[in-house]
Amino acid sequence: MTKPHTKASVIGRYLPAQLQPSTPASAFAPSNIALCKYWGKRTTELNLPINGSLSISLGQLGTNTTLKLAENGADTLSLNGKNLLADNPFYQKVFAFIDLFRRSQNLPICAETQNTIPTAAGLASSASGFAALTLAINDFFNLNLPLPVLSAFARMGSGSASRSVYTGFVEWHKGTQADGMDSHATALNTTWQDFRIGIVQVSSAEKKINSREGMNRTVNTSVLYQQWQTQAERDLSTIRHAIINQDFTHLGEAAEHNALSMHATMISAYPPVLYWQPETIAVMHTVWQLRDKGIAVYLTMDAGPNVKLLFLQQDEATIQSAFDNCTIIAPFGK
Ligand code: 2P0
Repeated sequence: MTKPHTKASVIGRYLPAQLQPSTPASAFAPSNIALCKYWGKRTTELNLPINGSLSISLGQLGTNTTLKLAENGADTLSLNGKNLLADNPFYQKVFAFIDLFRRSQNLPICAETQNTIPTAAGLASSASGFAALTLAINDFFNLNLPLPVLSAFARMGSGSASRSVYTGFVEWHKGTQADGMDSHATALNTTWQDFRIGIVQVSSAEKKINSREGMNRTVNTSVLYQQWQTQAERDLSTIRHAIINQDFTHLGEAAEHNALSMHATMISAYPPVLYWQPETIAVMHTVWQLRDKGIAVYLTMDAGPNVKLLFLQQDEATIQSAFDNCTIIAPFGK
């Protein structure tokens, strides 16, 4: 029997025997919001998804990461200017990922990571973090690997990070290979200048069930999940076509339906996974009231209580006045 693929075995095939670290390397990766969601894994070790997904990257909002050789011989990590201790879970995740590359080589690293996402927006995600780290590793160790390979590596840190390697609209292809190297993202290479995202913050409290746990529980216990793959594949195709045709209505309808269907699978898991707060539902009703009045605004939600709005530049003022707590993002610049 062949051995199952591990992150280390897959990544190891792309590395030289001895890494040659260069001068400090820095990389930026944007955060992203999925319009067709990644929800469920067929292989947990490699974060291989059950369905393909499609996102919009958030322009300048994301993570900057710098790597350099540590002068005093010990690994260090700072997050937004604050040094983290070795028992911090984020520290452990970052160095477990770096270890996949440096293996047994003695290369102590000083890693600095800075989020450009306003903390208040509740958007700080592992997606931009692992994507920036992967891009910085590629530069720091002079790996010169192409973006699809780096996207597949970032996916092993966190699934949604595969999409944050690119800007604009991005599709993560689920792939079929056992080693997962065809499960990576590509950019759609299309811009949509008027496209806007609104983040309506409902709560900044840490969620009780993280997305990884919520996803696994849903796959294992929700009967509604059996329908998810079929719907996600259909939504993915609708959304991709709507973007190519700049058909905002079809895009908004499919993205909203996709998000609510994902939440339906979570709610029907057991124990249930319900991220919504009463304010979340109030925001949803306001969105639908605006739509009844002819405003083309749609909603999407991830593994948390905040609501993300999809609309066009022409409705910016209306959206801002309807939601006082709304951060508006122009993913392609103003
Ligand atoms: C997404 N989410 O497509 C979906 C929608 C949450 C809801 O990707 O376990 O942090 O690290 O692969 O990438 C969040 O999941 O999960 C996510 P892991 P990840 O944006």
